[in-house]
Amino acid sequence: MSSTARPPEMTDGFHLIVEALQLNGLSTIYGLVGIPVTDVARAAQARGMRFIGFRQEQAAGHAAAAAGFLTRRPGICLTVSAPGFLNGLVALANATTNCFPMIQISGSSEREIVDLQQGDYEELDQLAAARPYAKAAFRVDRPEDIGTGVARAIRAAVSGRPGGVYLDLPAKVLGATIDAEVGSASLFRAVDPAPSQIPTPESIERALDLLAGAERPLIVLGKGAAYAQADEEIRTLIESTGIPYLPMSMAKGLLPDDHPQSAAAARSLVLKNADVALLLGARLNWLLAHGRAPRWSAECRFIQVDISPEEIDSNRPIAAPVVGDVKAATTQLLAALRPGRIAPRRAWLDAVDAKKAENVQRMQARLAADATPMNFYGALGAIRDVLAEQDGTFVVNEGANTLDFGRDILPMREPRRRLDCGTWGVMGVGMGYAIAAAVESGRSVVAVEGDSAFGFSGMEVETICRYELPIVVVVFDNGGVYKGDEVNRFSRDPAPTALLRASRYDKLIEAFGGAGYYAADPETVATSLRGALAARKPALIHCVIDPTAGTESGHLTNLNPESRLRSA
Ligand code: ADP
Ligand code: TZD
Repeated sequence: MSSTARPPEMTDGFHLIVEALQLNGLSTIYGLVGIPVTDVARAAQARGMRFIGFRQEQAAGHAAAAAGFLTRRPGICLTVSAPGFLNGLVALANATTNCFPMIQISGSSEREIVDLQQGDYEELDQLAAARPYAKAAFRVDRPEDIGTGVARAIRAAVSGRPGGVYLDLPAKVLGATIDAEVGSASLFRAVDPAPSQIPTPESIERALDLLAGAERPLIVLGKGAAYAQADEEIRTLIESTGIPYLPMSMAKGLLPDDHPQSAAAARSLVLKNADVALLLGARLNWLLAHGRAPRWSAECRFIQVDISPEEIDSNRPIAAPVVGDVKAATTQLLAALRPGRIAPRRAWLDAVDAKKAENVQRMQARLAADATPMNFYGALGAIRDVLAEQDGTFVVNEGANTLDFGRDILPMREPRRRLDCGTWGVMGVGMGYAIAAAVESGRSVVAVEGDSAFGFSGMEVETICRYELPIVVVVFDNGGVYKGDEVNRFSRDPAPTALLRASRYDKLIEAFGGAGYYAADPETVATSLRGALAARKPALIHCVIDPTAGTESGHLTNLNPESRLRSA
């Protein structure tokens, strides 16, 4: 080499991974740094990406998953080796279960040492550990393969049924340097990573034939329908057919909850009596009683629109499978629909309306009761009234009774504004989901949390304050996991379901500069929430709830194995 020749410009794995993400339109990383990934976060910030740093990886992973659900682009979660990776894995598994697209990118230790189990710093065979819980798992072993690894991870996360993908980046690959030009040339943008999946015309005709013969049809909207962003098509299909519809919790708001065709308030009646049910992006899993009697009629026949062919027939035989994405399927159903071909019987619509009216009236009476001490109805009724004044506000909801009552009472008027425990009934999603909703949308978020549920990710209020996010956390303190009135009859220790009474969760956020509110009656809940939302600053409202209110396991009491030890 002559003395005047310049050495080639070099790049490294840290920069290549960030460039590859950016090239694919990804602009935010949720994560927690440490060896060996800290410089990934720095390189991301240096190149104009956002890095949202969490206090625990699980919350970061839940944030990435929620971002994926809301944007249809994989949310990115960055974790350190072994323990950090494992903390994030719960979120990855939850994303896969819920069909949310996310990619967990984790640094890992030296392969030679891990593979011979020679005891490296944070040693773990992460790729093998991730595989059973992920839709796909890849490891990149050379810096020039980072572009391919990212493209494969993105495709796996968003194509077909979305899910969680694991991408393993050993420390050596992150630190490896290569010629910058060679590195840049190895990166590319994945073309059309989530292609539209068009159902066959025959499957559409079969579905319409079945619907045309129905006397008591029902449409069930699941979170796959919410994810599909086919809001106009879904609304037109429902309104042009006149069929009552039931929104699953995260499909609430696809049509406003007060839509005249909503059968949410007549749920038991429509499940039990429908003769044909059209499932749009909803699985016949436990949340729909597996499609079986006695919750459903044994005679009910199903049309299932789902992007995943394997989902069909998983619980009940499906008379009319429509394999494809909800947007393509609803578009085709509408195109093939002739006016008057589908006509639910008047008696069916009247029965649904009558049941709705009865149940709505019953709920109004409970909400108006103004019990002292405040119970779930009082606190949620106040939140409901304030949310009715808001546009675009997200609702995050977790807990047991807090979740079950919240699902019924909190109104949703817009699509994809509700995030909750989902398919696994997992606690700990609250703060991560809330942070992602605020970061991705810039809008306000109200996170309505049981006191136990909040504890799983409560330290993230510091994250909320650090990034100055417009999130109002509402903690329902009834002093327990489920209820707060259990007494241990066997020793002096607190009962298994007990949490401290007379806590002050509002003080927790004050420690980080956020606004704390303390509310023991519905009026104070409403004024606190109104004030907190108007300020658009981090806030936490501690709601004092009657410890005797609610039930053990909320609406899932029947899933508890029987025992003679329960006192309450
Ligand atoms: P819910 O809990 O709201 O009932 P589930 O999570 O059980 O909903 O079901 C969602 C279903 O939607 C999954 O079976 C998934 O394969 C499917 N799905 C996800 N995205 C799409 C899409 N774009 N089009 C069609 N189906 C989808
Ligand atoms: N751990 C995880 C990760 N998920 C779970 N679902 C549970 C434990 C068990 N569990 C529930 O199913 S709900 C719940 C737990 C611990 C909390 C219920 O208490 P809460 O809610 O205070 O959050 P309510 O509203 O007071 O009933």
